[in-house]
Amino acid sequence: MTRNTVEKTSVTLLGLGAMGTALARAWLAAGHPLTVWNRTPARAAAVAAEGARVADSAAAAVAANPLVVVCLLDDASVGEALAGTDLAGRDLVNLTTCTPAQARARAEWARARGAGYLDGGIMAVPPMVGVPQAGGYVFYSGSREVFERHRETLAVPVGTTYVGQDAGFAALHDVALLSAMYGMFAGAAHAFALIRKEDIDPTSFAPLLADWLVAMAPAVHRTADRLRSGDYTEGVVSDLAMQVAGTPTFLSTAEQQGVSPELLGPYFALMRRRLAGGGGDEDLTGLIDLLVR
Ligand code: FVH
Repeated sequence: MTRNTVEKTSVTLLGLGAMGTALARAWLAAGHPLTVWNRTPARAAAVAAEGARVADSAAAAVAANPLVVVCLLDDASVGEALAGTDLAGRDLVNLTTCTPAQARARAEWARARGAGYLDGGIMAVPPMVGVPQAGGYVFYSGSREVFERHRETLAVPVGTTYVGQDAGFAALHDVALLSAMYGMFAGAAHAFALIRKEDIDPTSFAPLLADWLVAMAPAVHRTADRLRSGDYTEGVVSDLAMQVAGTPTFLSTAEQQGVSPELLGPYFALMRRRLAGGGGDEDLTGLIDLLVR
């Protein structure tokens, strides 16, 4: 009988909040030796019971393995946790949500301490971690070498999408997608508000709303094509002039239903501004240029 064991990369993980714990469990389940540290030691008990080695300080955890993953509350907590650790020769993978500027500064900070740096923006919530069919992934940016070196290990908890050497790009992609999500939630909130006082079952309305949002989502590909070509009028089906003409209907309906226009109003104001600037033959792509300062 031949022994066919593949040695799994050892991982150090700082941070055992909801996300850190989910990451820890995924690596442990896949057989990766794991050293963990958390500011509040009691939170390490659960993963210790599943096989994690608990370090008694962040410095000891960092010293344990070349691959150091941090998943903490914010950039300030990363600075606090890593102060006093020796990062020389380590590959630091930072999965803490931060701004692009913070990520770039943290990459410089790590480089000055002799560490490779990869930044990550997590596009998943904890229950999606370790569940491949859930579709979660992490945007990575920064050192391509660090990404390639640890690609397989990083792909254990959720998928990986590398978006470039600029350490700020992962955070930028993360925030851009989440911003679009909030826009979608804002639209859905307005829609539910419109039917709120009527004899319409929200649970019957929800599938109609979800299907409509899914049907409209591919419009982002046409927006991208127009941004690339610079021609905002080619093949336009629903032009801006027509859409602006329809906005009083939306605002009057909101008023009749007793719903505040505070979510829709700013978007309609942008539409009117673009129309006034001569964009009547375009679709809505020109609004993007009004937003960029
Ligand atoms: N949970 C989620 O749904 C989202 C999904 C998308 C990505 N986010 C980001 O992931 C980072 C960690 O989030 P989390 O859910 O694990 O957050 P918490 O459960 O609140 O745990 C926070 C951990 O950070 C530690 N911590 C806070 N401040 C410090 C500090 N000054 N020094 C050292 N550690 C610190 C905290 O430790 P403790 O309170 O247990 O002692 C937790 O380990 C985050 O960036 C999300 O935006 C999650």
